[in-house]
Amino acid sequence: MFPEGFKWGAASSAYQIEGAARTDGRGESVWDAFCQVPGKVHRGSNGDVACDHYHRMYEDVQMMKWMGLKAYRFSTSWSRVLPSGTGTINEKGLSFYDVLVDALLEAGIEPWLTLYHWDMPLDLQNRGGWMNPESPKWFADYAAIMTERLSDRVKHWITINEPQIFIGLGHREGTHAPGLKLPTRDWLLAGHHALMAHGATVQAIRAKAKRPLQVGWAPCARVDLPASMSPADIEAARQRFASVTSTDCWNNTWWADPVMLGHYPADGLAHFGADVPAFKSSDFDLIKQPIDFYGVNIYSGERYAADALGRPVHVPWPDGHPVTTFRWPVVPESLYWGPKFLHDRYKLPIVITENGLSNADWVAADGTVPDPQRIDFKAKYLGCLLQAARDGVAVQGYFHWSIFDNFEWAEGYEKRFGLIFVDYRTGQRIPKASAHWYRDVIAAKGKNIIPAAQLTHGPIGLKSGAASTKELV
Ligand code: IFM
Repeated sequence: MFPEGFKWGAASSAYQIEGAARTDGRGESVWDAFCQVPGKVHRGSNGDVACDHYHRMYEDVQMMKWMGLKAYRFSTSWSRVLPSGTGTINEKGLSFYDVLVDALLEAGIEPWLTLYHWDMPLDLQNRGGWMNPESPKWFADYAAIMTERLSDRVKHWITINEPQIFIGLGHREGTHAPGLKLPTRDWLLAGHHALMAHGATVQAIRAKAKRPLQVGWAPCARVDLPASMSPADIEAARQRFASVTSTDCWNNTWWADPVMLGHYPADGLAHFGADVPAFKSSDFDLIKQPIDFYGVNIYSGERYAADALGRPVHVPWPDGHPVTTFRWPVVPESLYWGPKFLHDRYKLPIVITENGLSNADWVAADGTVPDPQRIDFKAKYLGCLLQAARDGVAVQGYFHWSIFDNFEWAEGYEKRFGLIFVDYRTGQRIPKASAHWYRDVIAAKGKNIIPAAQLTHGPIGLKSGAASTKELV
């Protein structure tokens, strides 16, 4: 059984669905500018219209209500509220979120608000963006405004979404906005400021809260999982999960250890060596703020076995292993091991703030959108999450990514992640078969989800017939 009060949700982000990019005084963000750079986004697409959620908000909330969602995770657009990032509030922009929150509550859906899902106001980027030491304060000031206005009704707050991506792709690889390819020292500094912004924002939210709130964050996880249930493989995978293994951003602990433990991990410091900027110890007092839940975005994973010395060795998925249209391996076990390793290490309740897949969905001749792969994907992933809960991981919620097909960043509109199909020519929404399926799951409070250990074609390791993976360890 999923725990009582489990949040059955779905998620989105402002730039990916809202559209209305030049409406009601919204300022420009880094993504507006990035989309104009030739060759950066598939087919030169942008978020000018996206799902036009800004104008279809009531209709969209009604669809969420039909689905029975208990919670909806959305992000607020910083530049819609503060067109220049600081200074004068754009009341029309702010009231959009006011009205959205009221509509959600009216529909019986809990709003889960994310403050930063990658859309830095362009004016702030022109002042250095995350490279500017003032950036934590800019962000905390914006968070204070949102909290003052909405905390009487919004109880769940998420600071930053996937720092690995907006720093990694945005500041290191240059494939996401703001399109920078900074040297290591500089992107480490930008990342450090983003972590300080997280801490400063937790403080700001708590200071302005009109009632007790729940605050968390939403990094993505690199899920390294064991190739078998042998204790040696499990420990090797756990070791790898908690390691900084190269001088890029793709790891868990460089980001999470400062937030949860108050310091960068020793192996990361060793990897980055002389490139690590001279951080002040007081920075870590700011970064490490008590938070209430560990939100995490999990999509896939890689498996590892122990060598003779117990060190993790990559065991690649074989040819023919299921993949999504993004070519991400389908790995349901990632929703077992990811939450488990995080819970074991950081001792906080886990919320899956994103999980889902891009799939080749289209409207069938009868007008429906059949997406059996998404249903199977979700049944298996949720089965693994349920297994984790059975094995003692405190799991509080699950948000499908995404509620709608939407603007998938550098991929434009080519990838479809939604439970609800969007016809981008007309704006028409059609719930996919998976939306109907998820509706049934939510109505049954997940009682129709089969725990992974009992799945006949179960995920590897979590074997058929076993009541608990503990028995197999
Ligand atoms: O669409 C993104 C989302 O914005 C952040 N997490 C991953 C999703 C799929 O790529």
